[in-house]
Amino acid sequence: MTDLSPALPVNGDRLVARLKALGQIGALPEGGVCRLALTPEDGAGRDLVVGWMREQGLDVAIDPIGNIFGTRRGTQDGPSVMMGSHIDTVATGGLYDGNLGVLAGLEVLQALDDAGIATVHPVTVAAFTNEEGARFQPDMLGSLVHVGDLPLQEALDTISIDGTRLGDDLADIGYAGTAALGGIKAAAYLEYHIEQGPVLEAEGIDIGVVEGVQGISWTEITLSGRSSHAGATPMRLRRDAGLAAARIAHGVADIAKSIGGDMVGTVGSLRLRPNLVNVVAEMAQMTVDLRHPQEKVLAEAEARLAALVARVAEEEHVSFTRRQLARFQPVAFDRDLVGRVEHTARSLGLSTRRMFSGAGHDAQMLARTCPAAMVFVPSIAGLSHNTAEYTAPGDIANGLAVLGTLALELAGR
Ligand code: HGY
Ligand code: MN
Ligand code: MN
Ligand code: MN
Repeated sequence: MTDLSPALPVNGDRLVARLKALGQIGALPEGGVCRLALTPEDGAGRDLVVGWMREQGLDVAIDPIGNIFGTRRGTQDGPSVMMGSHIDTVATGGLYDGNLGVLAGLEVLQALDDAGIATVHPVTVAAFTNEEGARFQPDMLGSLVHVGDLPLQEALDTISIDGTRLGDDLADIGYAGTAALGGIKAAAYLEYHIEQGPVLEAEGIDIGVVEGVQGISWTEITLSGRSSHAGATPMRLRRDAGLAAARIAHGVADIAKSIGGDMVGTVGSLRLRPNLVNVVAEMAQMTVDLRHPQEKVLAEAEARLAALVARVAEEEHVSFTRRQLARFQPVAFDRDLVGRVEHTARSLGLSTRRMFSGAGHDAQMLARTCPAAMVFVPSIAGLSHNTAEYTAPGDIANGLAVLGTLALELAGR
């Protein structure tokens, strides 16, 4: 693997080896990874990463929401140059989503040691709790608590889709830390991540220079009808929560397609009760994920969803309740830092294109407290949140070189 970064001897092979080692924890039989937040698998993954941090002699701090920070001291104290992401995954996850940003940060710190470089500012690598939002909502929960925009107690009292309390699960895996919340300050935050979509691969571009993250709206809708016999109940007498949910799911796709452009809408979770072949469903619980880069358009989509749910519920004679699971406005990253990502990549001879992130990231929370930016590399077939998620070692090395070169520049020597 060519060493792209003359300034810092980062080692892409070592990074890929660590990605594979971490991917063994929660490995699925058919390939891929399942390390849902705050499960025993997440705990084991955390133990491995903290072990590597300690082997590298980093100062390890774990805060009360389980965010993990490994800091390499500078010749001066003060705010860190922070690199980070997450190591929790969705249930059909891969080796790279989140893990790449944490382990690449660790690799940069190792390379600084290998090169005997003393930086002026401290350099920190962070792994934030529950970025995915798969088991506990909202997503980016750990970084949102870190920046002070979600009260710790409210976060600890969050109930998972399995009915467990976040604070209890956190204690069970031994990561209810005691380090001061927000104690590790970032002067700048860099997140290295796979694109998770098809653009970079399709255009043959090495590095995505991420200008921001689109807005996210997650809603849970519970529809209540009446169970009845699938054979003996005439259609006109039914209060079919399953039919109502199916109509709403179809309507979500219609809203996204009628708005068009970058609008996306997803019904990812749909549960029926009693969920039996010969019973008209009495209850349906579904999630709706709406996203768009512009707040005004996202709000329009939300209004159309509200109208759709009310109309379908009335027509199908069911009642409904709604619960907002997450709501984040679009975020623009720091223009100067975005420019430095682009300049660094180009100075390394890499091709770049500017883009918005379709996925949410911890960087959008850190951006509330310091200049933040992201580095993307291609996802093969644009796949992520899929066990076939893959990014080639050469691409991993490219992004690592950009991250290491820029982090060293920001940390000073
Ligand atoms: O849903 C997201 O965008 C992220 O993977 N949490
Ligand atoms: Mn991610
Ligand atoms: Mn993800
Ligand atoms: Mn993310």
